[in-house]
Amino acid sequence: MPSSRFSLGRITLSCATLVCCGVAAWAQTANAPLAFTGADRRPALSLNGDWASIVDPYFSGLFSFHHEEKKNGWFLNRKAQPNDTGPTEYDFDKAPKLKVPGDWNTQRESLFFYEGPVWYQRNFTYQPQEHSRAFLHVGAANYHSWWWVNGKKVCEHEGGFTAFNCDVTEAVHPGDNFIVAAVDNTRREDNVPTLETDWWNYGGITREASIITVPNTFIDQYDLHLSRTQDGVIEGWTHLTGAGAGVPVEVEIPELHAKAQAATDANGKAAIHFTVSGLERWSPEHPKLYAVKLRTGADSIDEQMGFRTIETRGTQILLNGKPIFLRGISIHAEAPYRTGRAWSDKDAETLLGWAKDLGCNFVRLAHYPHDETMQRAADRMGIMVWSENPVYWALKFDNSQVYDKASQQLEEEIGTLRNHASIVLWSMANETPSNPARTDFITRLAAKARELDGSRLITAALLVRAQGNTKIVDDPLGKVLDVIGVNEYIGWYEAHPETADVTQWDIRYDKPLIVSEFGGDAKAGLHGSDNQRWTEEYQANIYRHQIGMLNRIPQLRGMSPWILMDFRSPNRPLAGIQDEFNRKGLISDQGEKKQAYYILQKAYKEGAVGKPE
Ligand code: GCB
Repeated sequence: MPSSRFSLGRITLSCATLVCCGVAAWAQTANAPLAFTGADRRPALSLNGDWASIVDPYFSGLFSFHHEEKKNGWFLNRKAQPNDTGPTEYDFDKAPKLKVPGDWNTQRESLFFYEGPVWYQRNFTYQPQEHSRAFLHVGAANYHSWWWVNGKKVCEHEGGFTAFNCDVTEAVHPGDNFIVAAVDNTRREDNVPTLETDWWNYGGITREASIITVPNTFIDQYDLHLSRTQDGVIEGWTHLTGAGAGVPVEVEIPELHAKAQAATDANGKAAIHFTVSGLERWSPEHPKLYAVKLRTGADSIDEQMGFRTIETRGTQILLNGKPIFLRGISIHAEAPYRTGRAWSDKDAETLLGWAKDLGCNFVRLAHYPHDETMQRAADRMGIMVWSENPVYWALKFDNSQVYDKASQQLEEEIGTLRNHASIVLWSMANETPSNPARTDFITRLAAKARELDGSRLITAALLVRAQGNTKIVDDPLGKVLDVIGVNEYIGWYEAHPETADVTQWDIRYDKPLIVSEFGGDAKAGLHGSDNQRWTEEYQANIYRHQIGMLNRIPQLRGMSPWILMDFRSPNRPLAGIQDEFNRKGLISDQGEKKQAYYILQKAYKEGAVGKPE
């Protein structure tokens, strides 16, 4: 990917100028970042912990063409020398620290609202191994990041919520090494997501970082799932980097005494197809995971995987061939109790533990792919997942570069997370305006998702039209989805909670419907009457009337009200109530359960909402 900064151009320079000034080093092409399945199962040298940080709002560490003395760029990590022709005006050794993983906004008060570039640097000791390759693995860095190892550019990545891996084999050496990153969370119109969202634009290396070592020929991606059509058959493929045709690959599930052997084709891909007997299928009631060993030559990965099928039949959603209702809740990657971007096992277990306690068998992980710790926890805890691409609100749908960015993030999302049984739905988008450019954009994305993974269902959260008291679901995008998601806010952005009692639904598709959002704000501990906004009572009243209405939609197959926990958003400044939090949570950011929590819990636990057929 070219640097958008450079192409946006502060200054126009020819290649010759760049080279003679010595600044070409920042623009060096590096290998494209790659998506790996199971990167978190690889032996790794952790790069978590303290990194030196320099806040650089003018990005002068990268783009100073004017001052000769800055020409080398901060990625070289130079030390000031007495005979320097000009002063070196940065020093990572003296710079304050930021923790990785972690957003910078909640680590340093002065960075709370900051949007722009920040430099990161740390040292590490590494011993390269023979016949091996080394990759920098980054769980996520929001939004645009550039990476150098020992002054050599190793990659550049766009997208704030997907994991990527950069080949650093040629850049690392035995012993002491250093790594420098520039991370820029500036919002731009032609980014995905675009300028406006309803969540905090947390910047930084927000998820774990490490150096992983793999053999020269290694398994970079795999897809193993239960066949929908052949009983007891596990099918899929593994892909090897560095392999031509005829390289043997083995997949083994020791507990089932089952083993598949295959060989790669000319593209390094090996088709897997084997029959297992006695398989216990993964489900919310029985989230059985098997140890799965993938092997080829010197490489092996030890996985924990569940096996299940997910499909639709008419207006039903079938899990393992049986109709199911998705009792869900939406979740943002906001860290419980401490706020900031969630990333840890503990964050995942707290959030999903609340969802379980609520009676959920399903969560919508909005509005971007969450950290893989969430999917691993959902696999273990038996919670089905809706995973979402950050195509949110009004992107520049007529811009082909924006499409490429969305498509790249979708490829990274599926490439990284396709090994999780918990994920049943890939969501293409949230609340996009209905127009031909948008429909074409998301239709192409949906086709891409199906090509990458034909074993799951495709959805999107759509807007609905209103005619009097009737809600009409006829967005043309519905044609390309397996499951229709719709968001509506009766009782909050429109009308009164009681309006739900007289609302009719006219759904123009014979497909399963999930109401992917409804809700209203309440400040935990604020009490009043049922019709007093911002109180817990008002929010609870919305839930009571919504549940009544939803039960009258014959093809309703799931719901994920908005939202499990309050989350930070700069769109929500109402002092004393919101204080920069969206307060639609059923639980406050400090873990206080609001009345509506118990309304939904009762409905879910008593089976008072939703029938699978
Ligand atoms: C929506 C959006 C969600 C917002 C929510 C709200 O429709 O999909 O991202 O946070 O409404 O609270 O307004």
